[in-house]
Amino acid sequence: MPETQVGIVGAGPAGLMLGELLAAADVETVILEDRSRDYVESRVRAGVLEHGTVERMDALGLGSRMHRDGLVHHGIYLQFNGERHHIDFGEHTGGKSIMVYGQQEVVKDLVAARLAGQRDLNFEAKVSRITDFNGPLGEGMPTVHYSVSGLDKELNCQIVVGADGYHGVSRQMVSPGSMRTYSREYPYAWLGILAEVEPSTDELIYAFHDRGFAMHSLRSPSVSRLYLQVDPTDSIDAWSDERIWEELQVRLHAGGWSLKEGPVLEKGITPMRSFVTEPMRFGRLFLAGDAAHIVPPTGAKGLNLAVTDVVVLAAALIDYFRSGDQRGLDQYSDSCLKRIWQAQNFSTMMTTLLHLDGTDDQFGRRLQRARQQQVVNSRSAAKTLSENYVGLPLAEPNR
Ligand code: RFL
Ligand code: PHB
Repeated sequence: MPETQVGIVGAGPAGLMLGELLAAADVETVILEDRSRDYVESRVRAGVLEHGTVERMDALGLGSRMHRDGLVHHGIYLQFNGERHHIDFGEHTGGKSIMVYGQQEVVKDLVAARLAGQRDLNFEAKVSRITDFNGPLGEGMPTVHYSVSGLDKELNCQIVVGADGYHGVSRQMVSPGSMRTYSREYPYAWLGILAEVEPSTDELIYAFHDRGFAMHSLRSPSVSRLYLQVDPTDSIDAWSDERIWEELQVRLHAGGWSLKEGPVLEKGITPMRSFVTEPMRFGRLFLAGDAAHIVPPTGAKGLNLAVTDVVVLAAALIDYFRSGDQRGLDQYSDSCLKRIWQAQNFSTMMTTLLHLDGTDDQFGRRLQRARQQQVVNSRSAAKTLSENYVGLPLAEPNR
């Protein structure tokens, strides 16, 4: 049976980035991905990279396309019922910025690097089970069971990393008694479109409106990404392109500004949820990225958390394979969970600040308005938002 040091389930940002970080230290990995290369490279998702994520891409020598095609932003706009305010990250964080660069572009860069290095990357390889992962490191080998074109296969590894997203199989392998999960569902969803039109804004606009949240993001000088808060039970068929633009026009409207429209290239509805698994390690199985946690997208944290998980995990795995030192692996869950709960806190803050909760709670609505006023009128509130948005330092996520 083939054998490797680290078996990685999933070729999303978490799995692919882990593969690159480990390859740079000569740790051997095999990546198994359910979907085709084309599918993972064209899946439209996140768009905001924290400055630390940009630094990781650079450190791996993968920054050239990102610096050529990505858009550096030094702030965001927050808009409350037509009144637009600018939050200047540079001013509040000592000059830090974020990069607007589509997740699928990050995935393309990582896949290209892996294939150029002739390292093992298997598409259309669906993992069905992981066995023998319980127990101490070094005393037994987990087996990853997967299938390719209907043929059952197995891979033995010293360690397995489940980087297979929220709907993946890795977390399901853990007995419910060994893990606790914490979750929150929201009474709304996001309808996202990719449109072939020059962005109408230089930086992202997060807008609260009495009809619900709307957002204007960007992908390139000729492609815009926009979102609308919708009902979680809404069907995409109920939203014609015309209706989507009409609603975006109303919710994003601000005096002296207009929203350009163009052909809709893609549209879909995504539910919003918060979810955390504790711990993130089960013997010789480690979870990373969305497999272990989900944040609502309003804070732009999901992809960045996936990257910071694997940065911590890669350092610990390298120590282990170089010298047998297990301390980093023992601390993996605790050090990641601190950052994850900070990100949950920030994402919940941004989400509840900007969405209509759908109830008739007028007291709550007035509290929300007070929080909206505070974030644009108080320097300390704007500083907290900015520090969280650009990304907290890796070593001290909860100063
Ligand atoms: P992924 O990207 O879901 O990758 C998991 C991979 O595992 C594969 N897989 C399997 N492979 C083999 N066998 C199996 N049994 C498997 N089961 C699953 C899947 O096919 C997939 O390729 O997880 P990863 O790597 O942890 O990455 C997480 C991010 O994708 C996610 O957090 C972000 O997209 C969230 N997110 C955002 N994050 C940000 O940091 N900034 C943003 O601006 C941002 N915006 C967003 C977002 C997510 C959104 N949606 C669609 C949920 C905007 C949206 C609308
Ligand atoms: C995006 O560009 O897709 C995007 C940006 C910011 C968010 C979520 C999504 O908070």
